[in-house]
Amino acid sequence: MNTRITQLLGIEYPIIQGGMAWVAEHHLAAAVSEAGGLGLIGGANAPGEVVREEIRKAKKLTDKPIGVNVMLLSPHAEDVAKVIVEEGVKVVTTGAGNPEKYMEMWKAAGIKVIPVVASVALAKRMERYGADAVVAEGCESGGHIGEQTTMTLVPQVADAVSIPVIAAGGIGDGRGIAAAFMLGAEAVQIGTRFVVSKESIVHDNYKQRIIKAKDIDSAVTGRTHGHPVRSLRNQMTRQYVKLEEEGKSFEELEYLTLGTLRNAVLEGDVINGTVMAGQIAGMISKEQTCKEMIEEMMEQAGKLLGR
Ligand code: TUI
Repeated sequence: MNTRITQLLGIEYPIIQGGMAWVAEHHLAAAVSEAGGLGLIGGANAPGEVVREEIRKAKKLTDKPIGVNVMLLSPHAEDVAKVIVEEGVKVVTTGAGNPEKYMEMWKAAGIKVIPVVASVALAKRMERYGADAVVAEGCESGGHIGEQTTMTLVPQVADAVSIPVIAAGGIGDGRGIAAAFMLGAEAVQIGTRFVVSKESIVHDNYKQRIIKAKDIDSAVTGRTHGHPVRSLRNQMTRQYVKLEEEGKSFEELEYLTLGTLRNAVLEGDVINGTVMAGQIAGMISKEQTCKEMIEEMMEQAGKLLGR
C-alpha cells in the first residue's frame, strides 16, 4: 500500500506508532521501524538529554527511520525540539498543543513535521505553517484527547487540507486501517495495540489490563478543566471523577495524578496508577511481536481494500 505517507517517510507500511508517554521508548520504536512502520520515541515530560539518549539507543537497534513525538505541554518541550534537530531526526510529530513556534526551525533542518490535531481548524493552520502531513486523532484514543470521533474528524480534515492525513483513535486491526482509508486517510497511527507488543517494556500488569479489557472499560477524566484524558477504569479514575464532581481545582487533580502513569507503566500499579489506553483495548486479545501485528493488520487491510 503505497501512499503519500509511505513515500514521504520512506517506510514500507502506512503505519506509525503513537508517541506514548513512558511507553514509546527505544525498544518499541526500533521494533516498529524494523517491521516496516514508523517507530516513534515519545518525548512526553522527559528532559532533552533523556530524549537524546533514547534517540541514540534506537539508532543502535535499527537503520530504518525513527521519529520523535514532542508533547507540547511538557516543560522540556523547547529543549526536546532542539535535541531533535541536533540528533538529525528526520520526522517529528507533536501532541497536546500547537507546534507553530518550532516549525521554522524544524523545516529549516529538513525535518518532516506531522502535528497531531483534534480539529479541522488546527489541521488547516498547520498546513499553512508548512506541516508535511497531519495526524487526525479521534477521542477513541488513549491519553489526552479532543472531542471529535475518528469517524467524523478524519473525513472533515481530509476535505479541509491538501497534505496527507493519518488517522488515529480506535484503530487496532486491518478493518480499522481499511475504514480509515475509506475516510480519506493515507496511513494510520496505532498506540494501544503496540502497548501489548512483545517488544514493549510496559509492565505485564498493564498489558494484562488491556488484554482483559472490555469495550466499555475506559473512562475520560478531566473534562471539567479542559484536559480530558482516557484511561482504563480503576481506583484512580473513580477517585478522580469523585473529586472532579466535588469541584476540586485543576491543580489539586493534577497533584493526584502526579507520577501515576509512570507507576502503572513501570511498576505495574494498575489500581492507583493511570492506565492510559484507547477504546479499542476491548478488541486487543494477545501479545505479539510488532512484526506479527503489522503483517497481520496489513494482510487483512489489503484484502478488504482489494490491494
Ligand atoms: O497528545 C496526545 N496524547 C497524549 S499526551 C499525554 S501526556 C499527558 N498526560 C496527562 C495530561 C496531559 C498530557 C498523554 N496522551 N495526543 C495528541 C493530541 N493532541 N490529542 C489531542 C490533541 C490536541 C488537542 C488540542 C492538539 C492540539 C489542541 O489544540 C491546540 C491549540 O492550541 O489549538
